Amino acid sequence: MATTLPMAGTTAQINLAGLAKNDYRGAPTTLCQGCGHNSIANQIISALFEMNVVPENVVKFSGIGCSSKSPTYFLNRSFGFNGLHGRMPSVATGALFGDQFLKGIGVSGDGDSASIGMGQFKHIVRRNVNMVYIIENNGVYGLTKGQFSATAEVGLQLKKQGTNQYMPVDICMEALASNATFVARSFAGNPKQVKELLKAALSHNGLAVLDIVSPCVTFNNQTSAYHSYTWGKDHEEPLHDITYVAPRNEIILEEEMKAGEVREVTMHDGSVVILKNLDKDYDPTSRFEALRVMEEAERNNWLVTGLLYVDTDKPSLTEMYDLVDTPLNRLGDADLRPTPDMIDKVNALMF
Ligand SMILES: Cc1ncc(C[n+]2csc(CCOP(=O)(O)OP(=O)(O)O)c2C)c(N)n1
Ligand code: SF4
Ligand SMILES: [Mg+2]
Repeated sequence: MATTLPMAGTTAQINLAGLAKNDYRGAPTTLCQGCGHNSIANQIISALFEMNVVPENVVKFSGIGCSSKSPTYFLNRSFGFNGLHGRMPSVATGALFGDQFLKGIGVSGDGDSASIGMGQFKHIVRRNVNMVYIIENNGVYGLTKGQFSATAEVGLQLKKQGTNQYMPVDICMEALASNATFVARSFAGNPKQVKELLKAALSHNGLAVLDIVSPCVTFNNQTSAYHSYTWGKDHEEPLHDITYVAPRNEIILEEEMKAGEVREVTMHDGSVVILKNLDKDYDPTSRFEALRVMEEAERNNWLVTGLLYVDTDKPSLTEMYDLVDTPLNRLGDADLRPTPDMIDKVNALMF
């Protein structure tokens, strides 16, 4: 929760980390005005500020694309690595093994993750690396002037590209097929939901996939296109109203609980995600339900948004290893060099 402290001639909200929202911003954006990616970057800033995250405890990752440029536009005090096209997962896996206490936030695109990076994407998902993995999904390769991406709908017509002949890849289905432990879909035109899902994703212990439809206003925003603002607004079918409640705010939880049909998901850190079902009694802990809803949405041309699936019990990657309490990248020579005794023991085991 943020408090208001008076500052010279003005007031600024200061959060429990002692920081103002400005401390979470990055460089001014160079993306097109109205690009969905800018709206998502703004929600990342708000979510981290409201969650009192210390920016120096975060590491940002990306690949290549307009979407992958966006970590420059938030958290300028955090660590960051802009990897090669489609290779963010291997860089992130290595870095988060090097320091398992950092919070990882990856921003990728539909081209970066669903085309060149699909192999890496599926493996980081099944390994359950502890990070938020955002795909800013606009159906095109924005940075290279709007070619169809693997998520573009069949029949999409673009002036300079012609007609897309191929069936699309559904990123959430691919994530579930790879045994993801957190899968959510959202829409940049629904910023409140984006922010609440981001908070839930940041509290997840493991890899949280957030597939966010993020319109490219320059190359794929005509009203009939499935990744446009208009189509998204007309076809969005939220599964639930979602509210994230931080561990210390149980009172809010009780108030929220009174009305409507409510389902709670308790996250690893004690925070609670409250899902107020709108028209369906949706159970986000059932893989079967998630697959059924996605299949139904595809057949009916619905943009189903919300928390599709969550499993809070599976261990994250670094928990599967018996790591020491010091991050591996902070261990010195003395910690790493085995004693002669230990070498003898290992040799005795091997021969
Ligand atoms: C190995 C390699 N192949 C191709 C490219 C050219 N390239 C740069 S960005 C990009 C696609 C980006 O699309 P997406 O990830 O959807 O991001 P967007 O720009 O749409 O946000 C491509 C093909 C590259 N940089 N590197
Ligand atoms: S080209 Fe498209 S994706 Fe890239 S910044 Fe512009 S609107 Fe965004
Ligand atoms: Mg794209």
